[in-house]
Amino acid sequence: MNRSSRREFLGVLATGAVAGTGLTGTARAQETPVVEMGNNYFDPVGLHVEPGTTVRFEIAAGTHSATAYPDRIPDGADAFDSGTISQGGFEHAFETPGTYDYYCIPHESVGMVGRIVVGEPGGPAEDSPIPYGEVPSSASIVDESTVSDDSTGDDGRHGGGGMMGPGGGMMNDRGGGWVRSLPFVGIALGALGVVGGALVWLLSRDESHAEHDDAAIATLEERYARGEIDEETYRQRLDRLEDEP
Ligand SMILES: [Cu+2]
Repeated sequence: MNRSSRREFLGVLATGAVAGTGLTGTARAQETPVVEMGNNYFDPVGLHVEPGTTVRFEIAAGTHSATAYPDRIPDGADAFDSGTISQGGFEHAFETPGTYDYYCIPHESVGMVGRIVVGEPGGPAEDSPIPYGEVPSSASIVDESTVSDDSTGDDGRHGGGGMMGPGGGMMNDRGGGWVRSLPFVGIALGALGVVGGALVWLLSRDESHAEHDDAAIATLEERYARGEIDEETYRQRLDRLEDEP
């Protein structure tokens, strides 16, 4: 291990220590807060950071983007855009103080939006409501540091978790009972079918077995009558046929 790689190694250790202690401390500026992108929600939907903080947007499920509204960020701030991604994440350093509203390109119309307040709230985002969905007030974001969205949490998260794809939430809410019970009805019918089929098979098996034996005995008797086999052979084979279960 040479000097520079040792320094890197120590650096990694230090970063880990800072991240570890940061979880319980209040020195948040050096951390990288994570906003999860799930099925039609950002979590937390409201986040307060100090200027200079890097925020990581990370895919929890689905395909999303974290895209700033160019006209809802502070004057002179960078309009970030992760592009549409389905795995991994995207990081952006928030330098300019103020209020940042952002959205998910595929899911803006179903209210997948979020707000980040850097330092003090301010800028055009404070002047008008967000075009789709809802974001917490900047005051409550500053107050609580992170605000999770309970209203979309219940719809979006449970629906997304229960069934895959769009419309899953509706299936869960409206037809979930039927959808869930159908497999059981199917299993019950299937079981009946199996039992019934087994009975039919057993009966027909016995029947064909008996028919087969009768025919064999008849053939044996004919052969004995014609003198093709002697009495000893006839009796042996007859015994074998009649002894068979
Ligand atoms: Cu999305």
